[in-house]
Amino acid sequence: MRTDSPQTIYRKDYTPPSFLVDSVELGFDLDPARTIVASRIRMRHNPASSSRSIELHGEHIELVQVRLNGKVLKPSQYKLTASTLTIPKAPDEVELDIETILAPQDNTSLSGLYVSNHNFFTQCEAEGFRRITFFPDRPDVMARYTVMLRADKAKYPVLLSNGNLIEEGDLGDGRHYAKWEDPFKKPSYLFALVAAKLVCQEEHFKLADGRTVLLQVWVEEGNLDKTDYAMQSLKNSIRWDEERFGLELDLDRFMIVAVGDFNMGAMENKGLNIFNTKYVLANPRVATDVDYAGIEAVVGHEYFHNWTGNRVTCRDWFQLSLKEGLTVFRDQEFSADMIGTDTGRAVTRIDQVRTLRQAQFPEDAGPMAHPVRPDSFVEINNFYTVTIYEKGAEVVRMYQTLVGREGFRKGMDLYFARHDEQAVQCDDFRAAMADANDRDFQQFERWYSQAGTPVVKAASQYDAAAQTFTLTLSQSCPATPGQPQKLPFHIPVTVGLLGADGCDLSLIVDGVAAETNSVVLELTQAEQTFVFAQVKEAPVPSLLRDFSAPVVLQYDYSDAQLLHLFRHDSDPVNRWEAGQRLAMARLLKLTAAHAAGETLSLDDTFIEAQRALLADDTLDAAFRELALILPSETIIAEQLAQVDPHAIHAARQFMRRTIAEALKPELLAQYHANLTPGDYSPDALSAGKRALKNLALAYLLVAPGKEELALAQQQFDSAGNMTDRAAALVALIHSGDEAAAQAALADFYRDFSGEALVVDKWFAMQAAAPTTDVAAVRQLMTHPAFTLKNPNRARSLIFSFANGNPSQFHTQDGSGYAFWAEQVIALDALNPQVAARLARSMDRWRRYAPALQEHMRRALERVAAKKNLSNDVMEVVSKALSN
Ligand code: B3K
Ligand code: ZN
Repeated sequence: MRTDSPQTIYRKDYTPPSFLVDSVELGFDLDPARTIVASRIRMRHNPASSSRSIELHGEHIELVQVRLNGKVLKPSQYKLTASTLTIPKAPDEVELDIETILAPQDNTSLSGLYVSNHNFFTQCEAEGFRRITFFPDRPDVMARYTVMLRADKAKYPVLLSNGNLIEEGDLGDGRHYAKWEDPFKKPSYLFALVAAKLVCQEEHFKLADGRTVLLQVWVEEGNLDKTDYAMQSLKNSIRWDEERFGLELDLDRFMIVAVGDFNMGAMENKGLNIFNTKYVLANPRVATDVDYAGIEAVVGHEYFHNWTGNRVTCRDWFQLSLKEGLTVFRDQEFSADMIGTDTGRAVTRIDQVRTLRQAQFPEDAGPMAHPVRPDSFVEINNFYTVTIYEKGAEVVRMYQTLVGREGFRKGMDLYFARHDEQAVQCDDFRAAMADANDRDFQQFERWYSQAGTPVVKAASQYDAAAQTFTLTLSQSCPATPGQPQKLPFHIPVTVGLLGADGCDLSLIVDGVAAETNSVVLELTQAEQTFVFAQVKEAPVPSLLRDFSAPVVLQYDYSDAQLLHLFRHDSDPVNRWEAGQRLAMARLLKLTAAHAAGETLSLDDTFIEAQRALLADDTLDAAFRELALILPSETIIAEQLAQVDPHAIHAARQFMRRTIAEALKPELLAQYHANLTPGDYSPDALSAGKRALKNLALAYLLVAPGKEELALAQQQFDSAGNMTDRAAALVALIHSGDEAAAQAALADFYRDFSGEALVVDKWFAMQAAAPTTDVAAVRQLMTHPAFTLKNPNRARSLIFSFANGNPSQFHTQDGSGYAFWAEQVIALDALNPQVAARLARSMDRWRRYAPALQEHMRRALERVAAKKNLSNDVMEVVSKALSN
């Protein structure tokens, strides 16, 4: 797969493009085995560049001919390598005509132009356009595109590209054509085409400014009954962006197309978003509440990119978080606003915190740690990470915390006023936020340049005589690859104080009275002290409310203080957090006790707190469900200097079993109290009830008797929606009753074998069950429905096992790691992007017990030694192995 030897690219080496492109005309003669692409590019020399040579990128394509201003170039007039085409000493104005040939049916990397289920699709971000034609394939080259598509009419009745359809017709020979024009300048990564046999749900929709636009959701024929929610989410997204940010749809037509073979979630191509079917298709029979929420978020995300990403794009790929962090923040706010209630908002926030701790904090502490704006990379596709996306969104959120919602809107307005139709940098966004609000965000830049999760330590002192509460905050940040030392960050720490009655105390900080019961302290130095005045009693501090910064907060809370917060904190995020702290302290003790061979026990205090919360009907079901979930095995592992996955698993299982036994009557009561009879609706209230009810079911099935098994079986048999059916199946799989589990799995497969996304669930549930060992995974790979070629399917089985089944993946004999190495190598030959994701499963290998480490190192070395490894996988494994 590798074309040249791997090369590190540095942000500091950025140079402006030597030529700018005004217009691009593309002609496609589509054929799976031999597609011919004719491209006409009008270019002019960029005065900002000292170079006179035209630098084009091109990979895995055959060059037929290149003409410059009408004259065919001889091979001596240009330089062609495996990845570039250079024309030296070009005149000021250039018209290039380039013809290339490609074989989409052989393109298993799913980057560039490829075939999925006999249809054509493209994926060009980050560098897929160069697999279609030779072009300056970099985001700071923005041009206007006209696209002519020609294909067999019977096989590919639908021909789509970006922008507006300006002409279509028959070619006479069984082929037809369609011509599309995109009125906006765009970088090549936003180009897209679809040539396929598809059908659509469509609707005319009125925008706030009175214009009517055409909205379409395109799917394969059998899936037309699964497009309603995507369409509804699209309309909600359009409205929301008008209302919250004053941003309107700038096209007459907006299309979403679903494809079954796709490397990630979806892609924001201008006017023609291409989606993984997972984020489009839903009806109650096949999709869970989580799937519905995912569709809303991803439809929103891609739509919001139309402004944050497309109208204003990135100067270079080091600026990726400029569009991704901002757009994730926007989709998070959208989802929260769609629920509309304060607890609903908090529930989405808690989910975000969980994702950060589960995936981003480990990344930031491992060999692939990188700043939100990286300084270097080998393969850009490896940098579509939780750091760029989720930590990037946290960085954007901190602006809003610091300047308020209105100030944030002013900053956004200024950003668009300054940079519409430009390719810019993270610094430009920061400058807009600072200038619009008259703030100094110089130090804030460190959130973009320094990797690692900062640690904030808090210490406090109450002076009863002076009625002061003194809070001292200090910060540090661990070393990360290439960054041994860090400078202090600008950290917003939102704080409240609870009195003995559980109510918030009013706040006067450093002489200033706060308007609300929370105050945003700005920690900018290594250590800072804040004095709260007129504090009439010793308070319990509620620190980092709403998770106001992506940091680890350390404070020496007593159990009594945590229980107080868990019962009373007016900030639901910190209320949840107090419960997590109580649980984590116990899980760590239990893990150590298990490793030392001691008998395990759990205190009543914790159980009683859980009992009270479970039965507290004044709280949303969704919140109670989250507060009852114990920290995951991965999150526990992150707290330990040396990881013993088996001890962690045993400790967590013990805790689950103890809670399940102690709270059995309450669990059963909540199960029945949270049934959702009647027609299925994915709204947050109903989804929250189902979540709590299904959590109760899962607990009841930890060590079930006959009645509990019957309850799960009954839910499985009679469920009217996939959320309940899948939850019952998972509960049966984890119940220890092998016969019941196997029978249910067989029924489930029989009922849903025609629904690819449900078959993915079927594989994933088995892969993540602690009863599934490597041999069982290998056995599942021989199932006729399994294929490594489809990324969703590979993820459902292989990734779910490697990342979601720690106690089986990390067996003492290292067989899990050997399996991992095999699969990384096999996947790499097909699809390097997906292979490199799997390669990341070994990131934290140095933290495991020595015997496991040894097996892991060998597995990593085995992959690294493979000939012709892609740059993608090579970068990941070599970073893991290096010191
Ligand atoms: N921008 C795309 C991701 C492209 C990934 C390329 N490896 C989807 C998104 O973030 O919306
Ligand atoms: Zn995105």
